[in-house]
Amino acid sequence: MSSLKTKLARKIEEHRPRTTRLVKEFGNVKVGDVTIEQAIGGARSVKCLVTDISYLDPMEGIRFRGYTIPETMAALPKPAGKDYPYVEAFWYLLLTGDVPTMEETMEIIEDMKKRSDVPSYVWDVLKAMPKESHPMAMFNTAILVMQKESKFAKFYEEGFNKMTAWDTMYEDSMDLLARLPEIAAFIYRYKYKGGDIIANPKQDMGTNFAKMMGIDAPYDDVARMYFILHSDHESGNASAHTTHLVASTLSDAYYSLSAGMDALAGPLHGLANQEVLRWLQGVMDKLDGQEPTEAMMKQFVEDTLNSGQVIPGFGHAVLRKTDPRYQSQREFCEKHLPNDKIFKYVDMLYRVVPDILLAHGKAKNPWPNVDAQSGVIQWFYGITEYDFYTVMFGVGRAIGVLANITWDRGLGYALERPKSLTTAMLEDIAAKG
Ligand code: HAX
Repeated sequence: MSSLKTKLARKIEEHRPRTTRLVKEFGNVKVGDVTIEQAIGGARSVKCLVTDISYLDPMEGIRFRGYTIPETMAALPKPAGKDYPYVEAFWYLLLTGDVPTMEETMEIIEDMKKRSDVPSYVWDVLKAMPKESHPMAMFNTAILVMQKESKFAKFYEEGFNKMTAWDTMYEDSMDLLARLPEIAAFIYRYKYKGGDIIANPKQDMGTNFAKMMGIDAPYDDVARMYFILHSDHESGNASAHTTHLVASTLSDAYYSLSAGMDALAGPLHGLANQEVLRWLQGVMDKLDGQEPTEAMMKQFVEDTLNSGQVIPGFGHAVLRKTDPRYQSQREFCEKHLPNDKIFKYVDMLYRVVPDILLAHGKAKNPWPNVDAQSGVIQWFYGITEYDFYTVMFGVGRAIGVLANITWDRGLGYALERPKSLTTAMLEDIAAKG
């Protein structure tokens, strides 16, 4: 057994009594109340999910296993001469809560190399899809079609045991993570570049992805940063929650992840990063080559809001300040692309949008989120096909949600089944005050 899996087994064993005790001894203790607004309004902030992988504080932003983004980037082992850590080391951190040594990181990279061959039928299925299919539809299909490889599904068929069920969930997660970068790169090169697929070089995830995309350094570091930043945002966001919900039916990691990726494909969620670039391109088309002034940008923002649309890349369901994932990418832009035209436009949006959203008085958080900045970096390195951005988000998000569902199995989390009420029942509750 790998040292990661051995440690994970120990951590799960150590953790189980805490969960069991909470349910047995304190099962009736109230965590919170639910208002009518929350019941109708997308269960916003209802406290009914449990995860130890990451926690999102409204003011501070995300912490992965207790580490802020800068702390995470500083603590984990990095390839020589690179600014961002190995994604494989981050996976170890999410699963165990511990920072791996370089040796432990190398062991995961070797393990993933052995698992990284994508079954050839995946390419056949993707090639059979209409070329104009959205790349997220292709990505989700590729994940789903591999379901027959599931070790968890086989384990279930052969005699399920709740205590050891996490083992095959972990195995499926490792297999998936090893293959997703090649699937994403294939979709990109097949859909937009005429099928010239570059062989998987079988190094670390960041290097592999950059090479398969055909983009030189520092794009390997961009990939590392991008996958880590997009990995996890606690359990309530739509992609994480969907993955968890589907996994709670004892579906395997392939079904669960594919469903989670369907949620990520929504414009209010992961697709927002494509929408930011699409919106900006619309602005640039209207300007026909002229540089926008702040006054012009304000007008475009007002026009968008007045036509009933949202400003993509701004606002958040939980955060109440600028997303540290935005800040982190902004720092990268300041270092590597300070004079880029689109970076300047995005920076101008940062100056004008919050005041306008505040003046309109609806958005609870007028500040930018992760999606406001990520497309700029991809565009700079030549990925101008912005409908592909959510696929890269998906590769990153897989790391977080797969760590979560492995732990879900480890702790034996129950089938998710909240209760519905009718509108009349709510009216009745409202009347009684
Ligand atoms: N532009 C215009 N209006 C906005 C807005 C924005 N960026 N953000 C929020 N609002 C509006 C909402 O549409 C809502 O209006 P209605 O009352 O008319 O429905 C009102 O302000 C209150 O919304 P909220 O409570 O502040 O925000 P929600 O929790 O309902 O929604 C969203 C959070 C992220 C979906 C929202 O801010 C939004 O639509 N933003 C733009 C899309 C976006 O950037 N999505 C990516 C979010 C990050 C993420 O998950 N990435 O994957």
